[in-house]
This record gives sequence, C-alpha cells and structure tokens, in this order.
Amino acid sequence: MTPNTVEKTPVTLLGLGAMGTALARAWLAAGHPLTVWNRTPARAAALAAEGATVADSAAAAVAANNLVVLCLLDDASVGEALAGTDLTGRDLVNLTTGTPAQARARAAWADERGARYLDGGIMAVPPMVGVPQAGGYVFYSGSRELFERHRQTLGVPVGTTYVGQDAGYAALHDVALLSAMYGMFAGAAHAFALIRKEDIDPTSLAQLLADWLVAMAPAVHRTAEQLRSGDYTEGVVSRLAMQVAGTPTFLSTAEQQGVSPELLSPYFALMRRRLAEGGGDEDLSGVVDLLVR
Ligand code: FVH
Repeated sequence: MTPNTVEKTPVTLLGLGAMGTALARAWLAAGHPLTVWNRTPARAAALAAEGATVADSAAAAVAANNLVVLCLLDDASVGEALAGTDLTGRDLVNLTTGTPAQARARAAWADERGARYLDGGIMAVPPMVGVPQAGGYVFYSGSRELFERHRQTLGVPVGTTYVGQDAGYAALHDVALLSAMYGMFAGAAHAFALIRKEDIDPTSLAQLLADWLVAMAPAVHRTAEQLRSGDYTEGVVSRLAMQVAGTPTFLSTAEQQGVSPELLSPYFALMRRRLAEGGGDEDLSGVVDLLVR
C-alpha cells in the first residue's frame, strides 16, 4: 500500500459553526470519511455537497464513528448535544472552548459513560485551518494514549501540542495565551487612542506597533526564568523603580490626548505596589505574585 492509498480514519464532527466548518473542510480535503451533525441542519448543506455524510441527530453521528470531535459554542452546548447519546467505547475529542474545571468535569462525565476523553484548546482562527504555514495548532490534554492514537488525524486541520494528562491543562494553556493576547490588544487600543485625533495614519502606527510588540515579546522568557529561580533581580534590563518613575509621563500624555487611562492604570497600580514592597531593583516579574490569590 502506498501512503496515498492508506485508509484514513473516519471522523464524526459535531458543530458546524465557523470553526467546525473549517475543520470539516480540512478533513474532507485530506480524504477522511466525515460524518457531521449541526443543531441547525441548514449549515451542513454545503458540506454534504463536498462529500460529508450528514447525520440527522447527534446520536446518529456519534454512532457512525469511533472518533467523535466536538466544536460547539460552549460547555453547556456540549452537554445538550450529547444528552441521551450512547457514548460507550467512543473516543471523544472536545475542541469547544471552556475552563479547566469544565474540561476535568467533562473527562469524568465521559468516563462514567464508557468513553475516552481528550480536551483541546484551539490556537487558530478559521482562516488558519488547513493552512500549515499559518502556524495554528490545538493544545491537547487528557489521555496520552488517546492523543497518540489519533495524533495524525487530529493534526490534519492544524498542528497538535500535547500538554499533559490533566484534562484541564489544554484549557488552561488556551486561556493563558488568549489572556495575554487580550492584554496585547488592550495596549494596542490605548496606543491607537493616543493618535486618534492627530494627523497620524493609523496604518503607519500599526506597522510600528507590530514590530515593537514582536521585539518586546521575548521578554517573557526572562520573566519565566526569574519565576523559576525565584530571583527577580536576575538579568534585570529595566528596573521597576525606573519604570514606575516613568508612569506619570504615560498618564499625563493620555490626559493631554483626551484618552482614558482605564486600560493602563490597573497595571501601573500593581507596579507601584510591588515597588512599595521593595521590588525596585526587579523587572516586572513581581507583578505576577501580586495577581496570585
Ligand atoms: N471562531 C474563532 O475564531 C474561534 C477560534 C478559537 C476557538 N474558538 C472556539 O471554537 C468553538 C466553536 O467556535 P465557532 O467559531 O465555530 O462558533 P460559532 O460559529 O458561533 O458556532 C457555534 C456552534 O455551536 C453550536 N451550538 C451552539 N449552542 C448549541 C447547543 N445548545 N446545542 C448544540 N449546538 C449548539 C452552533 O449550532 P447552530 O447555532 O448552528 O445551531 C454552532 O454549530 C467555540 O468554543 C469557540 O470559543 C473559535
């Protein structure tokens, strides 16, 4: 048998929203037999024309194949979609965004129903699916054996990164990265607001911002090293005392530009607290400990 004639694992996919549809197209394009179900049946029509088998109920879709992938709105929709379906012997892979606690509870729930369970956190947006050079991937956690068994199939739409046996770890990594992303978006929103009323083209600032954020991003490695060693003064590049001294400049500039400081102020308050605790010779790693309750 040549690699092109190797039988591809059949996949059942529940959920044909923007992400589910992109996943479905990637599996179809790679030649995987695909059974799909969506609460609103009309969303399956285009995929049927592209070769997917459309099941008329979630139970029928689950019955069709051993590997069942879920990509629904939230954890509640997973519970609703799977209510009353027979999951015995099924390999459930849940790519629905949720909390670590929801993932752990869902793993126990699947186990009680005789199914194996892998949780996933998608680090991609739909246009990145099926485009390897776009760099998208999914965090997986839960049964390592299940991950290895389906690794190749799961790696068809986007890459795979396994982060541990604890079913909650994929969600935790997902939320950690997305939280950092929102921090970045918040900073960019403040930057655009500062120039909003000026004769500065936002597209020129955008390029400068993108380059600057890329240049600054590796600083997370220094933070990680300091958190690991416990010595927050190790390899310090920009002392906290110096940075706090500069914060009035940021706040005054915001005021002069008619921009609310509400995105910056909470972070500056944490920096001042750490300075007051004696962290003047550190970088910003001490802020992490102020957040942990
Ligand atoms: N799209 C994105 O950019 C992000 C990228 C990162 C990962 N997220 C997560 O992926 C999950 C699905 O996201 P989506 O983009 O496909 O979302 P929608 O287009 O809104 O589709 C939602 C699907 O869920 C179905 N659904 C909702 N409620 C129920 C329910 N109670 N029972 C059964 N199915 C339900 C919905 O069905 P319908 O409205 O068409 O009938 C869609 O199939 C999500 O966790 C993101 O956080 C995407």
